[in-house]
Amino acid sequence: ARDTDSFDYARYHPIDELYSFQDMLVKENPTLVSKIVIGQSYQGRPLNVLKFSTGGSNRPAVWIDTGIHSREWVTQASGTWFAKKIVEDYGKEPVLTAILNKMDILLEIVTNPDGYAYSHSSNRMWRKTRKPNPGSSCVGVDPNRNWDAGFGGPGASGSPCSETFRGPKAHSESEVKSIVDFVQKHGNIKEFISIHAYSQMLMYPYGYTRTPVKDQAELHALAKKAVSALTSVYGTRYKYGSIINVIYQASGGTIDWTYNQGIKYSYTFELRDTGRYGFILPANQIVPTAKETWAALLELMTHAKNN
Ligand code: ING
Ligand code: ZN
Repeated sequence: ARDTDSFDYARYHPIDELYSFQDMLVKENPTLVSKIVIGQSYQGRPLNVLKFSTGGSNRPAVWIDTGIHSREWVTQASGTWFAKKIVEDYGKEPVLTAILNKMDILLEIVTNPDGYAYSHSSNRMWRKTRKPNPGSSCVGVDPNRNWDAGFGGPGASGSPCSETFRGPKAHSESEVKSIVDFVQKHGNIKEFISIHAYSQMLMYPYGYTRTPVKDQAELHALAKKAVSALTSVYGTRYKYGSIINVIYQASGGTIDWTYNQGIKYSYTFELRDTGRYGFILPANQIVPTAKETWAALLELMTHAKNN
């Protein structure tokens, strides 16, 4: 595509096109969007975060990441659609405008770039990073088991060949550590939303323990509201609740770490579908998936803005 208007949001794109999309969006909207390179992947690809900001300095921020698991292609595609939606709606649509008048939005679209490139070139079902494991012929770490929150506990594997391999130590993966360092240095992130697929769920911590979070009642009520907004768009049904209750026990997960860092509004999505197509969601569902998810995101972001 020559610009972000002619970009085809209804198709899955190889990684170079997602990188050029981000650069075009920044070029086209220099007063609203900037690109922060928070680190590089194991194979040396940039870890880009798009920052949407209408002023201030280090305003309270909402973080959104997509694609930490590379094969979950509808997430990176939805992240791309969200980015365009933000620049189109700012100053026109009142809900998003109110959010951006108080908060910044930080969006990492390709959170696991090496995995994403590999899922296009070699193995469509690749989930993990692409860092070799010494002493094993199996490659990669599960970047959603690598965080320092119940790390090493039940709901992750110590075997390099497992799809849920936790890695040699917490934050061993550059793709994870770069976010950890960014979040801590930023210090003013109020909401953290990590987007996966598939299963149609909206979840809050914890995944590593059955102990409820102290903000459970508020997080549950907000999840209900966000899911109701999502369902109102096309009728798509979502489950919601804590990770361990709704999906399964998982240790070392992203939002358990962000919650324990003090980011109260920590949520994770599982986008469409419920398994008919699974990770291979037909491209004609990208835009509907992004649109309904955006309705939920507006509820989550508005609540963070007002609290
Ligand atoms: N599912 C998630 C996984 O990593 C999950 C479920 C989400 C667990 C958030 C822990 C925290 O197993 C997918 N589809 O990756
Ligand atoms: Zn995932």
